[in-house]
Amino acid sequence: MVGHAFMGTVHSQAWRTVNHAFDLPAQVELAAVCGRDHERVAAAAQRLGWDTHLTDWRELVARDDIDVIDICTPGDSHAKIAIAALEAGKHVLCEKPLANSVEEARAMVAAADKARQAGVRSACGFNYRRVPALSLLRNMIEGGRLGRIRHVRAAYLQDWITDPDFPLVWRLRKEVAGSGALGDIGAHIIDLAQYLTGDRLTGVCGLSETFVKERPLPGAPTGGLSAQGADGAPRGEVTVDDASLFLGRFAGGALASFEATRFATGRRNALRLEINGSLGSAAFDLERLNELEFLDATQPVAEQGFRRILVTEPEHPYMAAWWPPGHIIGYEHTFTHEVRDLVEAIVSERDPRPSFADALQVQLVLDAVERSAAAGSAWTPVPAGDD
Ligand code: SOE
Repeated sequence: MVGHAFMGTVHSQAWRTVNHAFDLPAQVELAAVCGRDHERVAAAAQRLGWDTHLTDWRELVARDDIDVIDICTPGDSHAKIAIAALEAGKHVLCEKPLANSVEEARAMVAAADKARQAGVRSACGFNYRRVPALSLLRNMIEGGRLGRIRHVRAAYLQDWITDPDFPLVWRLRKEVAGSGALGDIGAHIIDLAQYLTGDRLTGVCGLSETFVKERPLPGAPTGGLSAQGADGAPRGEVTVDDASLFLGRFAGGALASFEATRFATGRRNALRLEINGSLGSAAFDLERLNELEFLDATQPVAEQGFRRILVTEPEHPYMAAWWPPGHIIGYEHTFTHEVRDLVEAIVSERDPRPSFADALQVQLVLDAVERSAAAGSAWTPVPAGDD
């Protein structure tokens, strides 16, 4: 694994526990973790359960006792690490968004396509696909329970930078993160919208804002969502969006609205979705991740109404591995499901999803939204990744 901050920690937990919950065709071993600072990576290895640690990812990629490289670094290093790892014959799991630009994402897809010919697999870490309620919804939509999809309404709301004195962490610097709320959390709802509907966005119209233009420079390197600014620290420019909103149109004709913001005061980590189809509607809220609301419009009108499906039955995706019915799971389990699916795909020689090509399709939407917003909310087509 490369990187050991928030995402590195939650991925470590997934790798460490996946064999406890799932009967996998392979035993996962946590071989080595890589980070730039020797002392910090040594402490992380100890805390997170990795056998060894090192400070140069190139050495990690060159080791022949390693099968999979898990990339949990900021976006500016995804492309170079992923491409080198694939060329060295390592399977790759890369955190989202896949890259900081369409150009990098295309290079990663090319490297993944080439590696696939040698049986080397790759996937992007859009973990919310593995929320059981959302996997269930995907199955329901695929099975036609919602009929023809007309609307997707998606919002990912956070509030961790509403304080203007919150420091200028890497997530607020374009050269490191690629974009702000749009790429960090907007990418999740774009991926979910395309995954759940099995469709792709063909055009968008976007609006972005950076409410706080300058923030105190952090004293020590920090990326946390609860970092503290030093008193009287000089300020630097925020180079990403604090909030981005956009409208979109799907190839199949459905209309969509998206909102990604870090300024929704009081909304800590609220990912909300509603999908309306000709035969029914479904709604989801990450703060109640074990539930899916469903309205079946084929029922007699007098009996219709949204009902709550508690997604904790062994018949539900992933849930047979966990606790008895009614016993809920949480955020971290989505990552366990992610690595479970990856290991199964690798061992059974199948391509895991979301593939780098799926993630490129998200990157193309991010890019189109940025261009649209920069052009005063002009309608902007989204090309297909393989155009
Ligand atoms: C910060 O906004 C963040 O950690 C994202 O980077 C993750 O992808 C999301 O799952 C939670 O919030």
